Amino acid sequence: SASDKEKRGALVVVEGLDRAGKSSQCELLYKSLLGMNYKAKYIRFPDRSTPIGKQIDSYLRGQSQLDDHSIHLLFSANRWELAQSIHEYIANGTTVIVDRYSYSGAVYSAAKGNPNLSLHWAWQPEVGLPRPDLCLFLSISPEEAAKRGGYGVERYETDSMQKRVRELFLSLLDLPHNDEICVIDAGQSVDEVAQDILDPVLECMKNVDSIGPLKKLG
Ligand code: Z5A
Ligand code: MG
Repeated sequence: SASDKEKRGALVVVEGLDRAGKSSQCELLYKSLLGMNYKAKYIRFPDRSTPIGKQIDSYLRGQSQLDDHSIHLLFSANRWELAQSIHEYIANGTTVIVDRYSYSGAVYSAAKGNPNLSLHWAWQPEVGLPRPDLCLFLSISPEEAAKRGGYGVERYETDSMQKRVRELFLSLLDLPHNDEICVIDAGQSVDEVAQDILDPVLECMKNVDSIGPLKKLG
């Protein structure tokens, strides 16, 4: 119908700790939506393909050193360089699935323990970015995550960093500006998690018109 054609897409963010299964679930969700004949797009942050993304990739691999504030702002800039295209996809009715977003951005930088880089400071460059209609937080215990294989070689993959990241993520879930967050038990099987994710996503896509135009992070 004409009203179906005019419906905007939904902005769905998938967040969570390392090895919670974000990328696996984004891929499955993307395929499910296409299989149901919805228009969908899957993007991930960091997007390592852009010039800024290449600097981030080099930093994460330990091939370059950067000031904590400087790398933080590059992660944020990497989101800002895709903000316009997110708006365009949403406007043409495409649901955009985003693998990590501003929440990871604020939490990982603040977890470094740099006294000049608080969670509050870290959030500020995110203000004004497209605000998710739904943020799925894949919650997993450190024990379950550990069963999924050892850490890789990237910079933040240490026990102490992961512990602080976990605490900061949990504190973010309580913030009033994050009422779009839906917590998912990511310790279940891949299929069970996928099923728990699909229902709230379809519900969100159905209701975007009542939400109104895409909002901004505040
Ligand atoms: N970072 C930042 O500092 N600032 C920012 O603004 C952003 C990111 C956006 C790289 O991110 C780093 O950048 C990251 C945060 C920081 N630092 N760390 N640490 P990334 O997104 O590129 O990270 P990644 O390499 O994709 O890993 P990940 O996100 O930690 O993994 P995941 O996507 O959540 O999980 P997965 O790849 O889907 O699955 C992991 C493994 O578990 C894999 O072997 C799966 O087969 C298995 N798996 C998945 N689901 C299950 C279930 N349900 N049961 C059993 N096994 C499972
Ligand atoms: Mg991933």
